[in-house]
Amino acid sequence: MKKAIITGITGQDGSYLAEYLLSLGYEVHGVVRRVALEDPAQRLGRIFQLRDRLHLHPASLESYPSLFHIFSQHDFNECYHLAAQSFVAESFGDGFSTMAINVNGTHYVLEAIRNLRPACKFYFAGSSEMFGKATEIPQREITRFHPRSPYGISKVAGFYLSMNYREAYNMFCCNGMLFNHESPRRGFEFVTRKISYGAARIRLGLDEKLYLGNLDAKRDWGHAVEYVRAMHMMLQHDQADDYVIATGETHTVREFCELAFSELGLDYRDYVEVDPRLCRPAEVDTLIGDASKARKTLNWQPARTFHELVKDMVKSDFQLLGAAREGNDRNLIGTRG
Ligand code: NDP
Ligand code: GDR
Repeated sequence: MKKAIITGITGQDGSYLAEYLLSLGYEVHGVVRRVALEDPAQRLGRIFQLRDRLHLHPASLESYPSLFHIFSQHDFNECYHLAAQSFVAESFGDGFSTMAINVNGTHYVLEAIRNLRPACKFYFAGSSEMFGKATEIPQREITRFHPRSPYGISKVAGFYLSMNYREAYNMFCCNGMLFNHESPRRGFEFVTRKISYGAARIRLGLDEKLYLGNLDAKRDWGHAVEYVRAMHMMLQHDQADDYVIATGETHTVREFCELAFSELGLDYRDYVEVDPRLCRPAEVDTLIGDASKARKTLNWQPARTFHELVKDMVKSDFQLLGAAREGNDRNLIGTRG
């Protein structure tokens, strides 16, 4: 039985990856913050249904000893390093903690593996934000990096750390260069979930307006379920390498709004308002990825369409809020997305 460890197992991707690896017969371990174990119902929400089948270890990306301790106890075959301060907007607010968690945290995990388990394969959650103000359309593995936020910069640093451990110590380190991927488990602060949840609240009469920032930003949005499979495929290949994972289609935030509201029989123009305070100091205007290397080498390709993704998210939030209203769940119906 293979043993894998996932940092960031409580997040969107971590939860889907844990489910997927369990379905393949893996023994799945996860790094969680200590406070999460104290309040599992609230803080382990996405993996609550799996928790009896998982081995959870308290640790923080800010603490090398806490990570070292986990690797000293178990001989893992694969490590999926997904934990990060992942919200780009927040990285403008507190760039220092984003850098500390994302850069040092990645360095700590790599160093613990080098010292204790050098045969453990390593996956780094790199991002299309590394391309930022992209110099080539579509973006591929060799497109020059031009990050536009402390978050993007931290991911470039993580990418090169992972590459350096591969080159210097011959470790099996892969970098996923994943474009945006969403799902009903997406965090509420990200724009797709903010829209699906916001539209559902408006439809149910819980809110009157939805305030957004730049509606013209374009993203290559895929479904998270399909993207976590790509992470696993990278570590099964006979050579460690770096891969763009994307759909090859791009859509504006406005198009996402249009589709999401129309799923609920509404016209977004009656409800969505732009709040300039939600615009970023430096924006990434357009991203679109070319995943042909992953298609050829790993046989990975996405199946779900943009429309299916929007539908899935809106339906899920409409049901969630409908059920919360029936059960008079003040926590949920009182929360703004
Ligand atoms: P989420 O924000 O949903 O999850 C982030 C995870 O990191 C959570 O489990 C969180 O734990 C954990 N974490 C954050 N800070 C710390 C810390 N100091 N110590 C320990 N754990 C910490 O992200 P996603 O699942 O969407 O993304 C997974 C990874 O992929 C991230 O690295 C992200 O930057 C990257 N990425 C994501 C893309 C996307 O579109 N989703 C695209 C490209 C890259 P807690 O629950 O306790 O907060
Ligand atoms: P992104 O995702 O920054 O691409 O990072 P996000 O959903 O936050 O923003 C996408 C685009 O939408 C615009 N936007 C808004 N964004 C948010 N969050 N809230 C708003 O109200 C709003 N209005 C407009 C943004 O300006 C932006 O252009 C995500 C994260 O998952 C990263 O961790 C990951 O690396 C990248 O995707 C790929």
